[in-house]
Amino acid sequence: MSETPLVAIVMGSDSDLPTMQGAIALCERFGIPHEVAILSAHRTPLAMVEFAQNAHQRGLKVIIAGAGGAAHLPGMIASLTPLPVIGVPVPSRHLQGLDSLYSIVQMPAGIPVATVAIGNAQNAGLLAVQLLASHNPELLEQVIAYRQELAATVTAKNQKLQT
Ligand code: RP5
Repeated sequence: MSETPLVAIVMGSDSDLPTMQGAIALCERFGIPHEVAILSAHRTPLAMVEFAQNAHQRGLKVIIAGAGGAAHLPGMIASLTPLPVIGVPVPSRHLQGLDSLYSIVQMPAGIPVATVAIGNAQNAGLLAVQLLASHNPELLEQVIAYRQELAATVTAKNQKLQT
């Protein structure tokens, strides 16, 4: 993307990418300039620190961070940036993502991570769009239209049931 990214979508491993595609797709749908990177709290801790400390100065507004297992990435990034951080618990091999969820959601008071459901990167993307839309009337209209489309799909399913 050529424009300055407003949303960063980061993840602990390339194995998280299939899950995180949901957030990427949402940014693309709403035309939000975004960047995607692999950053590990454990394998590349110094790169994570550098990214998190500089994110707001680069013009980013929201960070979406996904990780699985001992999922420290969202919380560590949140501790290093004043930007809002949305955490995505990635489904894990052995504990189906419960470990990821607990690691991400149980933040101490003072350092929040807005945590979505296990594997639901789509909601993380939407939440990022809605945060940006709260002070962008045009984008807010797009969010309202998205909700109307969502409602229309339910109405269409109901109509199908009646026929
Ligand atoms: C975490 O470890 C990553 O977020 C990933 O979900 C998990 C497993 O990573 P890989 O071993 O697949 O690289 O740090």
